[in-house]
Amino acid sequence: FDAAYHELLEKILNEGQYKDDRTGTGTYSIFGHQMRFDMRNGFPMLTTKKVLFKMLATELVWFIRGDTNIKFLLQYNNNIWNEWAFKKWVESDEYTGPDMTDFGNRALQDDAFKEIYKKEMDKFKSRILEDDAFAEKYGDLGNVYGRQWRAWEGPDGTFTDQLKNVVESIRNNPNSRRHIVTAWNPSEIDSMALPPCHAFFQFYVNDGKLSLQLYQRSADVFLGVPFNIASYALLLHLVARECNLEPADFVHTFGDAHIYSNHLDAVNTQLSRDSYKAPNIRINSDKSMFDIEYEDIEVVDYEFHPHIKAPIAV
Ligand code: THF
Repeated sequence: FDAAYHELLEKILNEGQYKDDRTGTGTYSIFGHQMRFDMRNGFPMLTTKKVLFKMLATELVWFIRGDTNIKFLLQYNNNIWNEWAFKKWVESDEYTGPDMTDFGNRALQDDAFKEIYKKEMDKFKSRILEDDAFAEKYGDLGNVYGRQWRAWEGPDGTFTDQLKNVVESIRNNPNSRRHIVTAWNPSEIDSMALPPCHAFFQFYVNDGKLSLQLYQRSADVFLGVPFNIASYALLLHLVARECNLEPADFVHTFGDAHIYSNHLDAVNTQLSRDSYKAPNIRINSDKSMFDIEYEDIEVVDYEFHPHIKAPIAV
């Protein structure tokens, strides 16, 4: 099943057009692609490199809780959103430390700077964990996923819990064609640390089986997509369990699917590997998905090739 992902990597290597991007790194990209994973064949977490399940599972629990503050993630030693909060901190008036302009690229090119950056980032992380007022102000990423999923604010000041509503509509009106959750909120894009990449998803019920399709407008295929696949597959699993349905297909649809120019070696390493059998997911609790904790979720029978490290573009 890693085959669908490998095909996407190969398609981008073969057909991808080079372009500069917001982060200054440069990407090879294609526009428009679709993958389909049948959950009856197992849990679609890549085996040709180790995917850090704890990172994507704690991130999904964070979305489901409606949380937008990195403090929760840091408590699980999950660092995947740090750069975006850190950026807001170092660009604020209160920050008086060394100049952190363009820290993402400079840390890759300049070892001396990298040390200074790491030290500032460690200080930032400790402060988020130890100082509540600081965490409230600088740990929050704004109106990102959790907020839009659980508390979309309408023009009249009322809040819509899209996730609860979609679970109710799947239960009560399974044939509906409106089982939709959208994180793409045009009037709040400016108040997000980063506009949603996985922007919009829809459920489909047929014959006691539940499928989910995601539209991802922008996809970092080497670093982000392995997370995104497993994350939405886990969401599908949790919603199906909540509605007493069997998980069927996860359909992953892409807009701009790109490989960063500094991920090419890593991609070739991964493409040279053969896949193992897909693992399975186990929920060790009766809790509702809305109360689920990372500790309740377990991946079993996961066989994998070693992790491949690659730099994140900020
Ligand atoms: N920005 C970019 N450039 N790529 C992304 O995938 C991405 N995200 C989120 C927001 N902005 C993005 C953040 N999600 C990793 C994985 C997912 C992320 C951010 C970072 C990452 O670096 N993973 C590494 C190691 C993780 C670790 O050691 O902690 C990996 O090898 O998997 C897409 O949603």
